[in-house]
Amino acid sequence: MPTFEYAPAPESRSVVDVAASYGLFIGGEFVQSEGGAPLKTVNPATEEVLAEVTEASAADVDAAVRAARTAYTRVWSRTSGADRGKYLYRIARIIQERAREFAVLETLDNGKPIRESRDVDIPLVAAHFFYHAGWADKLSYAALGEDPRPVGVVGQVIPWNFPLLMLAWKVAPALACGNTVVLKPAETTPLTALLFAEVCQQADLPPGVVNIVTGAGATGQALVDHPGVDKLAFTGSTAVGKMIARSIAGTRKTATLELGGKAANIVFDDAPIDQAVEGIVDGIFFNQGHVCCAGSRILVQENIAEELDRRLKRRLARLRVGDPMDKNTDVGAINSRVQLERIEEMVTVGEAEGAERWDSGCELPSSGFWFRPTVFSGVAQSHRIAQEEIFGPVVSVLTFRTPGEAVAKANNTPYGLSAGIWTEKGSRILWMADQLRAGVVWANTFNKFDPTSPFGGYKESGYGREGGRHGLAPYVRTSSPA
Ligand code: TAP
Repeated sequence: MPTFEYAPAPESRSVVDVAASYGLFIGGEFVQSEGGAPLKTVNPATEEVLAEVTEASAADVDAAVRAARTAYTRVWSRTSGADRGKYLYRIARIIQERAREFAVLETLDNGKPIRESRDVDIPLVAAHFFYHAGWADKLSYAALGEDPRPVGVVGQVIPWNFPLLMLAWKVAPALACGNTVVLKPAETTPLTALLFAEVCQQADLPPGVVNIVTGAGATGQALVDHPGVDKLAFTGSTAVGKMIARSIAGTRKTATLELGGKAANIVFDDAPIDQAVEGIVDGIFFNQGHVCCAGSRILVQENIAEELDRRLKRRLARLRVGDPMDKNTDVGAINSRVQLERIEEMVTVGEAEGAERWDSGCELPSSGFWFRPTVFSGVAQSHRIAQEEIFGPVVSVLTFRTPGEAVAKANNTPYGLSAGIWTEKGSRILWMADQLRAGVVWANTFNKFDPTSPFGGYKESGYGREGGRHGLAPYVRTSSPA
């Protein structure tokens, strides 16, 4: 396979070098595609083309799966847990050393505020590799069943909202357990995955243990359909998750699916209200609301609904929307024109359904993709904006009178990924957490992540867990399951 020559970047960037074009990372090197097409990746805050990447063809996916199989058979399945751990530690350290580069590149390609990529995404990525480095030689003590062995070659498909973090959630446990991977990043955010490929080289990771094929849905489908893949790990929309489940039905492949959500952030009348307002802001306006577990529905106890509405809107009017590279920015750019159109469409639907729309009225930059923090009140449970994921900075407010009614309303969507509770009463928190059909329940906080905590959904939010001891289970087979 020919190696890929880097073309120089059109303009030099002070912190991170973005090449004009990128090949695919297969077998430990950047290679040219066999029959793939070029694909442009754009800075959503400026609409400027950042780089040209490759839309990998089925032949490229085949080459990547073969490279992963060879690396699995000849090297990685024979590498001791202690040595796998050393590679993962090395990767974690390099990510820390290159954190600034990663943060800037993530913000350029995704549109999220630099404060978030710098303080949240990249530190969590490093933490995820450190955590799994620790597991690599202790799998027998993880209560996974007898004699845990790797599954083999894993195909991984990830979305654009946390590009490098979703890569870490996929790659770190797979490698810790002794598998090799072929990963497809999202079409609109491939750059940090390609920088991660450089990190693999820098860490001397054996060639073929990690392979990265950029591309759009067809590349993902080629990976899903490839007969050489033993297991699939997917994060993305429920619609594509269902297609994947159908595609692999009746094959030997197993899958974990991390899909959409419509979380309730539930505020009781005894909650510290200003703290709850901050939790709501973090819950839905963090990462422009492009968060699967976003608190996209506020359920507020009826007797404090007006007060909460007033304080929330006063707070939202002060949020800064704009240049993601500015450290004072609170809400960055919407990741793509397509996503912006989806958000606009759902907001039109909300108005047509009769809900009352309010937005923060802030100025928006003249180019790029932007959406103002938006609140819908007077929302009924049957409204589409109360049932469907919007995946943007838009929150729907519903009211309740009793804890039982709050639980019924919170559970009344097809999803079951996360929920938040704001109350001073510990007993109520425990009761609610037991009743809510949500994989993660936060109390008096929201959107807190930690590699030690298993994350995943109920119902149409998918199956399987990522993180913690439970997140290792999908990456091993055992002679007798735990
Ligand atoms: P999707 O459109 O489902 O895309 C996810 C990934 O699948 C992308 O890499 C995509 O490629 C690829 N893909 C598209 N069609 C495919 C096919 N037929 N076969 C295989 N792969 C295919 O979702 P999105 O818009 O990127 O992400 C938003 C969704 O992800 C939201 O619903 C959100 O809730 C969910 N999400 C869930 C979680 C967890 S942990 N539950 C975390 C983050 C996001 P392209 O990039 O080319 O479309």
